[in-house]
Amino acid sequence: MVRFVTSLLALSATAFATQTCTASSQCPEDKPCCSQYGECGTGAYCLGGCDPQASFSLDSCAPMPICESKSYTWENLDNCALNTKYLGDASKSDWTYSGFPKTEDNNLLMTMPKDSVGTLFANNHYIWYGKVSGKIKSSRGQGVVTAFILLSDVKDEIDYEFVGADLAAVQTNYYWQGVLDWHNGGNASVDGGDTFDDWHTYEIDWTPEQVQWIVDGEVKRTLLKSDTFNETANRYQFPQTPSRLQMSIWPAGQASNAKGTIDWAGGLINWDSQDIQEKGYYYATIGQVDIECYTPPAGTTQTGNTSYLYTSEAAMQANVEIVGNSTVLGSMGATGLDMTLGANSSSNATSTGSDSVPTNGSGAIGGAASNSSSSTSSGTSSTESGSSGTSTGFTQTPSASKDNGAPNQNERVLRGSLFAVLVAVVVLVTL
Ligand SMILES: *[C@@H]1O[C@H](CO)[C@@H](O)[C@H](O)[C@H]1NC(C)=O
Ligand SMILES: *[C@@H]1O[C@H](CO)[C@@H](O)[C@H](O)[C@H]1NC(C)=O
Ligand SMILES: *[C@@H]1O[C@H](CO)[C@@H](O)[C@H](O)[C@H]1NC(C)=O
Ligand SMILES: *[C@@H]1O[C@H](CO)[C@@H](O)[C@H](O)[C@H]1NC(C)=O
Ligand SMILES: *[C@@H]1O[C@H](CO)[C@@H](O)[C@H](O)[C@H]1NC(C)=O
Ligand SMILES: *[C@@H]1O[C@H](CO)[C@@H](O)[C@H](O)[C@H]1NC(C)=O
Ligand SMILES: *[C@@H]1O[C@H](CO)[C@@H](O)[C@H](O)[C@H]1NC(C)=O
Ligand SMILES: CC(=O)N[C@H]1CO[C@H](CO)[C@@H](O)[C@@H]1O
Repeated sequence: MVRFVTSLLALSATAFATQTCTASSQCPEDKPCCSQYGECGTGAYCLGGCDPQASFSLDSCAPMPICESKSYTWENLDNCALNTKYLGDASKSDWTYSGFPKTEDNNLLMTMPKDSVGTLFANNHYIWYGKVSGKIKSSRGQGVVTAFILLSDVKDEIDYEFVGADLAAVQTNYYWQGVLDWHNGGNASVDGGDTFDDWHTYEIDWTPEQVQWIVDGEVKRTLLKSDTFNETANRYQFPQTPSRLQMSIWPAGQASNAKGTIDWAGGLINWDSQDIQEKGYYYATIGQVDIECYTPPAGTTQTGNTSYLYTSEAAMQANVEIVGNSTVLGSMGATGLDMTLGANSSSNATSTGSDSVPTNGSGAIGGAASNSSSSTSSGTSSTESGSSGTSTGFTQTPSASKDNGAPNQNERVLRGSLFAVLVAVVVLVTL
């Protein structure tokens, strides 16, 4: 994951004058939110993934929806919102996604059509310690990676990563505040030796004291918080902040990526593989997902029941409190500094610019760059083209919005899609 961001950042920073952000170079007040991908904006930039350390101020990001114990299956995508539509109401949409999802036999297929950058699902309810379990068949093929991870807004991370070149094992990893430490990785063998053909259950059991990676009920790895103490800094470098479950398929073996990433992924992607020829896409299959929330750490300040907030940019466990603040933005122009901005306008999704839906390289880019009609499959599956480009942008004629000169939703999505196409073209050119 960290690998992915790095390569994408380099790409978008050179191709466009987007404003990037880091903890030492925070966003300006008019685009106060630093997205998961390190760019400044409003609206969706202020929701899941918004980095409080790199944003204009600690309260620029919207409060984070509190944990909810729940089981998910996939009869349809009714509880899933496109990343261009979601405004923070997790009670209406459990998931936000981009890319090319489908449902089949009550399973979720996350697909990656030829030359796309795949599909990303993020659960909108943050988890602050809990047990997450997923019944998964990974993707296959060198250069193709399926991820099942917990990721916090300050880049605490607990990972399962399936590298398509090695179906006999799943990689485990963790990060504290995105600090790269190549010693954190592990490799768990999977019984039967085929993560693509066979269902297996992958669990992350995360408490304030430890993380366990559990495959088919067998503990494969335990990380003790006590083993992560950094004496120099006098702190535990242990994942400890509210995190969202993210599931994705992505092209780690794309030629434009760093060599280390491509090597890690088992080599370059073959876009003429069996899966591409027979189905039209690479895919990972997600069966039931269960989320069980644990009680918050002892001593946590709790004044409400709806959301988590950071109280300090240190962003350690002791700097999180549970409050009653709303998590919902009034429009794509709103931010944590003015949550209800635009709530009265006829279309809440009207944005004030093209910086209101962050693109990751997943989904939005893949969605626009390739053609969702090419990702159909035979059989009884219900198809949902979830790409932001095809489902909301390109096919509709943008109509100018009269009142404030701001582009309306269609124009904004169109621009986002063009941006996506351009990035994809850059990717292709460098292949
Ligand atoms: C949370 O709600 C309180 C009380 O309504 C308000 O003063 C505060 O600004 C809110 N904080 C954020 C980050 O929205
Ligand atoms: C992981 O383990 C498998 C066997 O279980 C092995 O073939 C593979 O090379 C290992 N991968 C890494 C990255 O260590
Ligand atoms: C421990 O903290 C120090 C000081 O912040 C830092 O330089 C060092 O890289 C940290 N060690 C690890 C393993 O992260
Ligand atoms: C949490 O919600 C319940 C009802 O849903 C309420 O009774 C309780 O007082 C709330 N707790 C806090 C700290 O607000
Ligand atoms: C706009 O958002 C507000 C909440 O912020 C909601 O109450 C209202 O129904 C929404 N209006 C439309 C047209 O979606
Ligand atoms: C606009 O929203 C505010 C609260 O956000 C409300 O007090 C006001 O009545 C609304 N105005 C209209 C015209 O709906
Ligand atoms: C999109 O799909 C249609 C139908 O499969 C095909 O005719 C068209 O060439 C495709 N366009 C692109 C850009 O791939
Ligand atoms: C930063 C980030 O979340 N990157 C994600 C972008 O999308 C790919 C593919 O879905 C994910 O695997 C990355 O984790």
